[in-house]
Amino acid sequence: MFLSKVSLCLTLIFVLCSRNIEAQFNPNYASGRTTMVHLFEWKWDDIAVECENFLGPKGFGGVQVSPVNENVVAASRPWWERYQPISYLLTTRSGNEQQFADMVRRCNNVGVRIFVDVVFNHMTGDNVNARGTGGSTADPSNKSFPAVPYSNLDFHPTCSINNYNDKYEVRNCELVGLKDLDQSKSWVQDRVVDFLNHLISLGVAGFRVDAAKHMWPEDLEKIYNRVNNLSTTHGFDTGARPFIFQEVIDLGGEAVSKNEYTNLGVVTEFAHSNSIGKVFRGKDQLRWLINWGPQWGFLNSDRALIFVDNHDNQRGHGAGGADILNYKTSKQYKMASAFMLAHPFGITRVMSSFAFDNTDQGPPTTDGQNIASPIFNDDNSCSGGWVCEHRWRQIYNMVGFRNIVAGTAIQNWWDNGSNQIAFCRGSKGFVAFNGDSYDLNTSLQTCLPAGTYCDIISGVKSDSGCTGKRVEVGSDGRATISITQAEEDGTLAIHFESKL
Ligand code: QV4
Ligand code: CA
Repeated sequence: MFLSKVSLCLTLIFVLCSRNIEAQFNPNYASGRTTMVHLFEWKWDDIAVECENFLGPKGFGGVQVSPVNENVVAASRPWWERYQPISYLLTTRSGNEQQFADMVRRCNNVGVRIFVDVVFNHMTGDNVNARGTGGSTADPSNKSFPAVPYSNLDFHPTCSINNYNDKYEVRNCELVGLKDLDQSKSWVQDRVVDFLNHLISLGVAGFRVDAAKHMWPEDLEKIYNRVNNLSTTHGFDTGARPFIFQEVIDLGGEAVSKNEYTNLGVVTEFAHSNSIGKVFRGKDQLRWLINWGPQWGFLNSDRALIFVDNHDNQRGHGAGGADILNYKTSKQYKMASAFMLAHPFGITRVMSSFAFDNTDQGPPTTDGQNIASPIFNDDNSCSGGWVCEHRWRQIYNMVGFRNIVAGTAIQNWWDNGSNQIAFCRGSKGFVAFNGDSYDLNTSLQTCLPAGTYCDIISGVKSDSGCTGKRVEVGSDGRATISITQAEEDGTLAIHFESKL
C-alpha cells in the first residue's frame, strides 16, 4: 500500500516534470505553420505591419527578433552593440516596451509567434562612460550595472576564452571581453527569470538563448524550469511552455557538445548550415542529399533548429567560414533554402538581412542613429538597404510548400548520379533541383494527380493562370521536368494547391 503510494507519487512527479520539459521543444505555431523568419534588426512597428501584411498571409509561423533589452550605444552603431546588454529595460533601436507589446499582440492576432533573442551569458565589454539605448549608465570595468542591478559579485572573475578544449574556460571566462555573468548565483537567476517572465507576460512564444554554449547546462535548467507557462490571455493553451532554442555552435572538435543541451530545448544546428553551403557551392554532390539528416552528423529532427545562414556566419562571425551561403550568392542561396524547406528534416528558420559591405556595419538608418524602415517594391521585394530574403518569391513560396506537405515523407527519390535530384513529399508536392552545368530535361514521377501545375519557383498561380513555368502531369503521375542552365533558378516545385 505504502509502496504503491510512493510509486504513484514518483510517477506523478515524473509525468509532471517530463511534460514540463517536453513542451520546451514545441514552437507553439498556429496550426498549419512550420517556419520562422529572423527579421534581423527590424523595428517593432515594422514587424507588426509585416506580420499583418505579409507573414500572416504567406503562412510564416513566427519571427525571431533582435535582442529586446537595453544595450550599450557603441561608436558608429555596429549591429553587434545589441549583444552587449546594459539592463533588462525593453528599450532599443527597434523600439520601446509599448511598441514591443503592440507588435507581439498584433503578430499573435494573425497567427505569427514572436521569439526573442535573449542575451544573459554576459553584459557589455569595457566601455568608458557606458550609456545604454534606454539612457541607463554603467561602469563595465568595475562590473557595475546599476539599472539591473548587478555588481561585481554577480560575475565570474575576469579571464579570457582562448582554449575551446577547456569547458571551464568556455563557460567561466569572458567571450570577447564581455563581462561574464555567473548563472549559478540565485540573484542572477532571479533577474534572468524576471526578464523572461516579463516577456512571457507580453505574449512571446519562446526564446533564442544567445551563447548557451558559454553557460552551464545545469544553471540553464534551473532558469528554464522557473519560467512561467505561456500567457493564456495572449491565446496560448493552458500549460503551454516557451519554445527554447539554444545557440551552441558545435562543428566538432571542442570540449562543449551540442548534445549537452538537447534535453533542455532545441539547439541551433550549425553543421546543417555548413553542409548545405558546401553542397550548393558545388563542393559536394547533390545526390548525396539522399540521406540528409542525422546521418550527416546532425541532431535529431525534433531537436535541430536549422538555417542556411544566420546573422553571424553570413558575415564571417562565429564559425563556418567560406562555405556559408548568403544573399550575395543568390542562385545557390535560393536553391539551398528551397532544399531546406522542401526536406522534412528539422525546425526551419529563414534569414532576413540588411545589405552589408563590411562585417561591423549596422542596419540602414535615417541619420546614422535611428533605424530606417524597409521600402517595399511591387514584386514584394525590399529596398532601402534591406534585402528581405523572406520576400523573395522562391523563398516565401517554399515556406508555403513546407506547410502544405507537412506530415508527409520523402518518396520517389531520383538523381542523375551527380547534381540533378528530385523527390515527392507524399502525394502532396514535388521538387526538382539542377546543380549541374548542363540542362535537366527528363520525365519524372511527381506523385501528383493528373493536371496542369504552376511552378511556384519561377512564378505564382494567378487569376489568369500561372506567371511561371507550367508542368503537365499525366495520369501515371509522370511529367517532363525541365530546368535549364540559363534559367534564373535551379529549382522547380509544384504542389496540389498549385494545380491550375
Ligand atoms: C574586442 C576584441 C577582443 C577583446 C575585447 C576586449 O576583439 O579580443 O577581448 O575587445 O575589450 C564585439 C566586437 C569585438 C569586441 C567585443 C567586445 O566585434 O571585437 O572584442 O565586441 O567589445 C556579437 C559579435 C561580436 C561582438 C559581440 C558583442 O559577433 O563580434 O563583439 O556581439 O558586441 C562564438 C560563440 C557564440 C557567438 C559567436 C559570435 O560561441 O556564442 O562567437 N554568437 C553569439 C551571437 C553573436 C554575439 C554573441 C554571441 C555575443 O550570435 O552575434 O556576438 O553576445 O562562436
Ligand atoms: Ca559564461
